Amino acid sequence: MSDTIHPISAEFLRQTHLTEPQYRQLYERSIKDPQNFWSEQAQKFVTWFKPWDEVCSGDLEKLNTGWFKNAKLNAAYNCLDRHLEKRAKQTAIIWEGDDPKETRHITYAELHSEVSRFANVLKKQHIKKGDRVCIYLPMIPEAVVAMLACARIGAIHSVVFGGFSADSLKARINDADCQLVITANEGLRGGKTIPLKQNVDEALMDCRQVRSVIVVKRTANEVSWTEGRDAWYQDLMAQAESQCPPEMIDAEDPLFVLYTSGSTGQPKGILHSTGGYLVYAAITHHYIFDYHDGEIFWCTADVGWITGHTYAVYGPLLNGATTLIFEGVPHYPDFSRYWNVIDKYKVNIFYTAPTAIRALRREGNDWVTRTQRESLKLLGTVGEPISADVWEWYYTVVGNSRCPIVDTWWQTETGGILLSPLPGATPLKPGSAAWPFFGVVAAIVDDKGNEVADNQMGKLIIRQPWPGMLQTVYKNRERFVAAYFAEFPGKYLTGDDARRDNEGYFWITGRNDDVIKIAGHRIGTGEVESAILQHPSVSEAAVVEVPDAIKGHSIYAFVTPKSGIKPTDALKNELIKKVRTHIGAVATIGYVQWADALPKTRSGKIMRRLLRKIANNDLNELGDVSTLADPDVVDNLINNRLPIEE
Ligand code: 7RM
Repeated sequence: MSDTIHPISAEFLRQTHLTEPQYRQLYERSIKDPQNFWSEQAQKFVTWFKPWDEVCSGDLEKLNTGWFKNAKLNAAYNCLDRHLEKRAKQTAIIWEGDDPKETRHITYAELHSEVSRFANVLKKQHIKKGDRVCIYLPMIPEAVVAMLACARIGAIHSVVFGGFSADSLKARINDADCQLVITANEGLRGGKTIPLKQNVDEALMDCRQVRSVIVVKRTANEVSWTEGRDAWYQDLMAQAESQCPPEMIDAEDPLFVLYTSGSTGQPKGILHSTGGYLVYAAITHHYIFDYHDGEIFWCTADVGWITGHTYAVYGPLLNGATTLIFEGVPHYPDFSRYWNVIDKYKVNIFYTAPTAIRALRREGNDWVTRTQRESLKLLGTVGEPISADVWEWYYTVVGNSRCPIVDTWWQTETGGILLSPLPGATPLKPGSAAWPFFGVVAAIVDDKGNEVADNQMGKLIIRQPWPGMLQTVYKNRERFVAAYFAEFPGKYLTGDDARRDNEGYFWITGRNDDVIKIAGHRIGTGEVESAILQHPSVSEAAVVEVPDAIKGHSIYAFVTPKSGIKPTDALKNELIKKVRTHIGAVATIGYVQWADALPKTRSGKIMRRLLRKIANNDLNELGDVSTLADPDVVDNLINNRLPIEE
C-alpha cells in the first residue's frame, strides 16, 4: 500500500498519554488478560460504591456476557459529585446558543445542584428506578441536566433527536413505554424555530401512558397547553430541593436506551448498561482524545445521537472535562461559526463529522483562515468514512498541519469508539480508522465467517465482548440475536464492510446492509419505504443510496404508482413530504424515479441489489439476473435512470 503516512510531530509526542510501544503493550495485555486489564481501568476511571464479584462474565457464544457483576455505582455521582472537591468552580458546560450572543458557563457545583434539583422534580412526578423517561430537547444545558437527573435516580433515559417528527417520537415513546416526556416549547437552529412541544402534543395523542410533560421555556413564543399534564421546567425547578442523594445502581442495570435504525422494521432500542458503558466512555475519551486536565473539549454531535451521549456528555464529564454544548449549525450566522466558537472559548479538542467538514470546505478556505484556531491540539471525525482529500483539508487548513486527526469508527451499539488512532501513538493514514482500541478484537471475514487475507474486503466483526457493548435490544432479545449474532454465532456483526492493511490499519467502506448514512445520520431504507407506501397513490417502493458530495449519501427511491395514478411532480413532492413528516427532516428523499414495475425474483422479492446498481449507473456488472421474473423491467429502469449530481 502506498498510503501517505503522517508521522507524529515531536512537539505533540512530548505531551501525549501514550507512545506507540506503550499502546502495543497495553493492547496485548487487554486482549490476553482482560479481567485484570479492565479491573485496573475500571478503578482508575470510575468510582464504585461497591466492587464487583467478576469483571467480565459469560461469552458471546451463549450471549450471556456481563460486566462488573454485582458492583454498585451511580452515573451522575461519577460525572458530578466526585469532582466537587477539586472542580466545584470549574466550568463543566460551556453553552453556545444558536445566537452567538447567547452563552452560559455552568460550573460543576452548579450542574450538580441543577441535576439534583431536577432529580427531585422527577421523583415528585413519581418517576423511580427502572422507569423510562423520554428527552426531546434541543442542544441546551437542560438536556444534560435531564439525562443526569434520570441517571441519578436510576431512571432510563431515551433521548429522541429534535429533528425527528411527531410520528417517530410517538413510536419511540411507545416502544420504550415512557411515562414522562421532557421537551422545550421550541427549538432554535440556524435562526429558525422548531416546534418541539407541538410535535410532542401530536405524538401524545397516541401515547396513553404518558402522564406528564415537562417543558423548558427556550423561546418567548406561546404553545398550546394541556392542564394537569404539562408543566414548565422553570416552575418545577423553583420549587424543588437541591439535595438528592444518588441512587445505588447495579453495574448491569440499564443507563439508557437509544433508538437507531436497522436493516429491517422499526428502529431498535439499543440498551446500554451503567458500569460497562461508563468505564468505556471514560477510558476512550481519555486516551483517544488525549484529554488532559483543563482542556476544553467540543463534540458537535447532538445529544440525540450516541456520539452526543458518549462524547458530549458522559465521557467528558466522567473525566472532569469542560464540555462545549452548541445549539446551532455550522453555517449560521456564517460559515466561520465553528472556527469562531473555537477561538471564542479556546477549544483544544474538536470532534465533528465528515459531512460538516465537506460542507465547510466547499465554501472556501477564507472562512477558516480568517480565524486563529491556535488553541486546537487535536481534531476528530466520526459517522462515516472520510476521504483522503477531505482529511488533508481538515488537517492542513483547519488544523494548520499541527493537530493529529483521530478518525473514530464506532456505532450506537458499541457505546464508544472501537477503532481509532491514538494521538501520539499511531502514525496517521488519511482515511483509515487505524487500530483497535484496548480490548477490541476486530476481524474481517468473508460470507462464511472465515478471516480474509490482508487488504481483502470483507465484513467487519468483533470477536470478544467489550465493556461498552449493547446489552440487548429493548424488550426484544430475538431482534438483538438476529441482528448481531445470527449470521456468525459467537461474533458481533457490525454491518460494515472493511479491509485491514498489512500494517493492521482498518479501512471502512460503509454499510453492507440496508442502513444508510445521510449527513452522518443513520436511516433504514425500510423505514423510508414504509413511509412512502403510506401514500394512497403508491403501489410499490424501493429505496437505495446514491453518493452525495456533501451529505455522503442521498436517498434514491424507485416508486410505482397505483394503476390509473399519474406520476406527477406534485405527487413526487407529496412523497418527499410524507417521508419528512413520517421520519423527520433527516430523511429527505433526493431522487424519485417512477417505475412501471420493480425487478423481482420469481418468488416476488424486490431485487434491491440490482436497483442499487441502476441508481448508481453501475451497469457493467449487473450480476445474476437469471432469477428475474421479467427481464424487460430492468431495461426500462435503466432507460429512465435519473442523473446523480455529485
Ligand atoms: C458513531 C455513529 C454507525 C455507522 C457505522 C459506520 C458509520 C461511524 C465511522 C463510520 C467510517 C468512521 N454511530 N461510521 N464512524 N464509517 N468511518 N469513522 O456514527 O450508529 O449512528 O452509525 O456509522 O457505517 O456502522 S451510528
